[in-house]
Amino acid sequence: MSLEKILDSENLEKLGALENKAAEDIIEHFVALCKPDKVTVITDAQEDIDYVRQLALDNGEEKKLEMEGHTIHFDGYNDQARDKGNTKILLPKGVEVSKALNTVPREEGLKEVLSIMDGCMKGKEMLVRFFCLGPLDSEFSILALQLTDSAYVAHSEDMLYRTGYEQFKKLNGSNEFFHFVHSAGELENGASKNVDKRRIYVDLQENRVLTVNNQYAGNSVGLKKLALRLAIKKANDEDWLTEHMFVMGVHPNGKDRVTYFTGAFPSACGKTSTAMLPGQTIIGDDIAYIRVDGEGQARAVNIEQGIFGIIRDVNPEDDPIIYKALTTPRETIFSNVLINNGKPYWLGMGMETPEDGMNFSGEWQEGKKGKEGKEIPLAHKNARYTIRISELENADKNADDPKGVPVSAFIYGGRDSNTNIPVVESLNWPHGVFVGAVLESETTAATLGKEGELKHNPMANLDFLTVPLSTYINSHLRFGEYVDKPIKVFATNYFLKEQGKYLNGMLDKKVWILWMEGRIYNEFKAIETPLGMIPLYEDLKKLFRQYLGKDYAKKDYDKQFSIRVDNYLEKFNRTEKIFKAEEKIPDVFWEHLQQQIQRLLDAKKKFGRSTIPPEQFTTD
Ligand code: SAT
Ligand code: MN
Repeated sequence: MSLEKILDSENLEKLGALENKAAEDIIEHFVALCKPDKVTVITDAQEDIDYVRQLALDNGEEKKLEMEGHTIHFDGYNDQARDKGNTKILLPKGVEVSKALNTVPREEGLKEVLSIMDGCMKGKEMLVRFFCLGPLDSEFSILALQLTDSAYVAHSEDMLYRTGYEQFKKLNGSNEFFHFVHSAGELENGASKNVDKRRIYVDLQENRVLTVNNQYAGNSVGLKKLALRLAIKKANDEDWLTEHMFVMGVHPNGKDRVTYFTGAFPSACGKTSTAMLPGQTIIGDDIAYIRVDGEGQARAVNIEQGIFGIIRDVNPEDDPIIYKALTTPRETIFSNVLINNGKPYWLGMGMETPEDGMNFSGEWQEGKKGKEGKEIPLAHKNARYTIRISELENADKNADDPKGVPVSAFIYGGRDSNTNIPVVESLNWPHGVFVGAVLESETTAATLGKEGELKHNPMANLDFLTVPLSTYINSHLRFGEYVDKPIKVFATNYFLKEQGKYLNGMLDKKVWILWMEGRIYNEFKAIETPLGMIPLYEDLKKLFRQYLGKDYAKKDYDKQFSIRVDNYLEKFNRTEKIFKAEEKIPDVFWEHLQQQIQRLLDAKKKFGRSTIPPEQFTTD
């Protein structure tokens, strides 16, 4: 089949203007397989982008809400989060990755997914989109071709990514781009029907991901978690980093400086709300490409330009900037919230919510039960909003700099109720890599399956790894050697609990981040513990007063920053088992693990107790 048969002259012309045979071949191949009724090529022109937005309304994937620019999209009842089980790497013969990764032999997986995709766009329109992962005309950036039959997916991508049609022209016919083929499959009430045939298959060999029978953006939007998987492979091959990280500017009061941090947290563990802290600036909240420049400076870009954020618990007190953005007129897609009288409602929004409306289960009223007999909440815990960062008052002015921004520190954070202290600075780069590699976090509603299970999640990136863990850790270790301006590494935990209650408030992270920022400039002393450097009570007390207008009690500090040695030892015991099952883990990792355990044992012996208050240790 040739494209002339299905594309009209205008669309053919748009495609032809790219002079890219590789892109044309891909489109031709998948048009023949998916058999759409119509194919529309979308350029960077506003009228094309408007066409996509309107199509999402016309085909029922989105509906207008009362406020100007607001729309609602519902994903199917069983399509509310990332499907890890059906996301697999197509593994060519002879290639190995870690056992923790989900794989399928390439030929077998390809056959399976291609047969599911055969005819999947019958009766539908295929949209052909071109995007740029990262700032335009930047050495960091990767171009991407997206084919999808979901106008919601294509609309989301307009908000989340920079357009790349004009960038594709500059490829001069090269096939150096990622491509993504997505079909929502058969729809029922606007949502994917055959979720049992949901597949998300990552084909590293062809730099592509094929995904079908889903709409939830974490499964469908090629440029988000699907591109992250391809980029991790590319970065590891080319010796730079692709990370599940925010990028933010930290601005201490009364000082004329900005310090850029990147931070990796598993989904739904405080990544966006850290990047959106009042008084700071945001570059990105989810995925960063990081390289070292000619002067030995690590630099980062956000590959996105928007936020696909968790809406639960966004309220005026805890997330004031996002709350304001979501309650004022602007282009915003809400997904899987409750709609009542044209207005969106969600869990933890800090106000009275209605007793009925439309939600991800259809017509909803309080007390409605699902098939499993469990009460359906008014909105899904993983309900989301999609907005553009440039529209936020806290958008960083360097967000589109093709050179990226200089990075001074990495943060690793997980959801851990009983072990990690709120903030600790690693002793050096390799120790920091170790700290990132042993990250554990409780599972959340962002992935299908059980919540609250503590899982190992190295660098908060396990779900997206496409190379062996040892390769990934080695590339982090090497990265530190390329850098002349050292990067400090911090670990945080916002979720420490005592008797079921959080020990910290949602905004306490502002204090931790300003302490970390001050450490870059040696403005705060620190206490050396077996885990690394921790803050002094006096410094935190001042910061709490200065930034949150709160008293910080010594007894709270003692509780939060005491080292629970036995819990840490258990954690490292778990870690050791996981890493022993891996091949070729670098010696440096094992050395740090042994030293870490030894320092904890020594402290336990010296102080004769297993919970050691911070002030037992000495200050630097
Ligand atoms: O579901 S996504 O992985 O796309 C969003 C997230 O939770 O980070
Ligand atoms: Mn994420």
